[in-house]
Amino acid sequence: MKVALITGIRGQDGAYLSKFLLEKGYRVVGADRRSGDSSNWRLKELGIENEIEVVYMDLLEFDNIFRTIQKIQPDEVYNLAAQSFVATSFEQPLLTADVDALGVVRLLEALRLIKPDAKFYQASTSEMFGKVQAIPQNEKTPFYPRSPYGVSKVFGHWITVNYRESYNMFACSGILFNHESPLRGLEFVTRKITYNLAQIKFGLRDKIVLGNLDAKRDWGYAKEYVEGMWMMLQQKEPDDYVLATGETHSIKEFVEKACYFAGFDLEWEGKDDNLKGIDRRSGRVIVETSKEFHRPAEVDLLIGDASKAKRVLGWQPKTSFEKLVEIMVDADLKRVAQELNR
Ligand code: NAP
Ligand code: G4F
Repeated sequence: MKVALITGIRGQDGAYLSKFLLEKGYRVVGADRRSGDSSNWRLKELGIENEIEVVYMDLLEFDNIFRTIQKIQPDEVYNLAAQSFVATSFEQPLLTADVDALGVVRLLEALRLIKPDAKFYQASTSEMFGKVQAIPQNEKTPFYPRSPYGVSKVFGHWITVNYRESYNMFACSGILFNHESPLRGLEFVTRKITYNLAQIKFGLRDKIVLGNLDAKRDWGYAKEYVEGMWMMLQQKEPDDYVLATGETHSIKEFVEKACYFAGFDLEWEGKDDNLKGIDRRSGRVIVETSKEFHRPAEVDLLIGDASKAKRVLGWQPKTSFEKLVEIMVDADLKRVAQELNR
């Protein structure tokens, strides 16, 4: 039985990857940093809460990581833990760098010393492309990060490459474009939209206030992306891969589609910071914009080219943008209805 150690077990990807690996017959050990909110809601929703062994490990503590690797002796390590919210990285740049940059080298160094033959996956990101230097972005596109998060992840990416080249370790960096699901955190724009629209639908909220609606993202379905992570570690040689859909949509388009699936008939009025989304049926303003949610530096456009992943791994996305929005809206309408019935 192969042993997989997953950091960030309680996050969106940690939950989907755990389920996927359990189905493949792995022993899954999940590393939890034991934060105040060690909520298991995602693992519970997937019905795997009791199938995972949890160990306490924080990427800020080298000794803690060292002892955990020594005890678990993992065959595969998936480093999904991160301060992953871009907006917070502007407020907490040092913490973000400590976890997202130095955390990666702490983990790699512990593996090099104790279990150098373990296969390692680093959760890199399209945020590294930032102010994009080419359209679409692939593994060869130069990085130009636009946030402390993006800058930290560039370090995490290159240190992964460096350990592979210096110590011959099987270390891969997956450059994943945005991937969403009903298990996405509420701070991210897609889930903020779908959950708040469901609340509006059930009369629990008047409107959603958002930031920049013009930014464009390449959004895929998280469940499919974790499969790509595993595929990278099953190859003969370690390498880096982009996972993306190759389609891009603005936040505004996401709002429009989500409103449609939630049963609103949206029309826009005004522009820029005075843009309002009105439900034609009720005449009510249900979407507003505010500078409060703007970032000091924005990533305007992301669109990925995953042809290498398709060619080498046989990986490709299956769920369309429209279907993804529908899945997320449906899940939140059900959740809010259940919350009301409790
Ligand atoms: P997520 O839901 O925010 O999960 C991140 C996890 O990291 C959380 O469980 C969090 O723990 C944990 N964590 C934070 N600080 C830690 C620390 N100091 N030590 C140990 N664990 C810590 O993120 P996700 O969407 O699943 O993403 C997984 C990874 O992929 C992240 O590294 C993210 O940066 C990267 N990524 C995500 C996307 C995307 O679109 N989702 C795209 C590209 C790359 P708590 O539960 O205690 O908060
Ligand atoms: O949903 P977001 O917060 O995701 P962002 O910044 O693209 O980062 C996510 O994807 C990355 C991959 O490219 C991951 F590495 C990262 O960990 C994370 O998972 O914001 C998306 C866009 C931004 O342009 C933001 O300015 O939506 C815009 N936006 C507009 N209004 C908003 C809001 N974002 C949030 N979170 N909240 C708003 O009210």
